[in-house]
Amino acid sequence: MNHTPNTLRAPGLIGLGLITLGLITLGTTASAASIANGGFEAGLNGWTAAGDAGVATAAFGSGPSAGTNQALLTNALDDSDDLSGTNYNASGKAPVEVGGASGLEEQLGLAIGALDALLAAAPTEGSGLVQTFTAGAGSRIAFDWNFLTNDTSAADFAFVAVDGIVRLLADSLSATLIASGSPFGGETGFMTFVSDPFTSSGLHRLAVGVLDLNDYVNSSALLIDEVRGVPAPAGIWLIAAGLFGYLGAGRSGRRPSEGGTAGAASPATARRSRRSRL
Ligand SMILES: [Ca+2]
Ligand SMILES: [Ca+2]
Ligand SMILES: [Ca+2]
Repeated sequence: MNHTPNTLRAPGLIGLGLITLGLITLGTTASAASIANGGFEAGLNGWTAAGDAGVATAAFGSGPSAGTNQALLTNALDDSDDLSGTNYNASGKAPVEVGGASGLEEQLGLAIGALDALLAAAPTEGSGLVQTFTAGAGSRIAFDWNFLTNDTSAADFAFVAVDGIVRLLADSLSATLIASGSPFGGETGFMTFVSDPFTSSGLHRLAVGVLDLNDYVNSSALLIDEVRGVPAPAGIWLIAAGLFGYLGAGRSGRRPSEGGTAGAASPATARRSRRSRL
């Protein structure tokens, strides 16, 4: 009497069920961020603006990185902020003071003082955009940015904050600047920011901004475009499938090399996928 075939088949079916369950579970949690109007083609719809925030086209002389529009933020009040007498303000709205009640940090959902920690001096005024969105665990948020500046004496800077964690994008004294086709004296050129993976699914918040440091003069700006969600790498799916396949193969007595090709291939796939994405 030999019941072996039946006892082997059952774990295999369990393994298949686990693969299906795993993919369904990952499928519901790994969705990319649902950013509204991430390309700014609908102006600033979907975004909450603080200070001088507007939309610029290619006529600005730099960007957009895609489509017709991009967001333009500045720390310029009016033509009194720059020795040239040029008015770099983009929207007619004044930049917002940093710190205190109703200050820039509060308007962007950041802790008061959060922007003081980036550089060893106090930011004074600036502007920003913020949006709350839904994203799955393991996915990321990304966008294209370009920092432009006239300031060669103070470290005006641009920042990003994901879920309140603030990071420097660039500052005017340490950034490598190139000539700009815009009215500003120099720019970093367009770069891409990619966040760390979200560790949980649900609501997340992205804020970006540009600030004066130490004083209020010599203006800087930040261009933003193509804010988008980045799905969790396909490699995670393959690793999960490979893991379940490996367990299924192990239980049915097969060596991993016989039934776990996805598991063997997935780590390299994951690395290639991440490198190409970055
Ligand atoms: Ca665009
Ligand atoms: Ca200013
Ligand atoms: Ca400045």
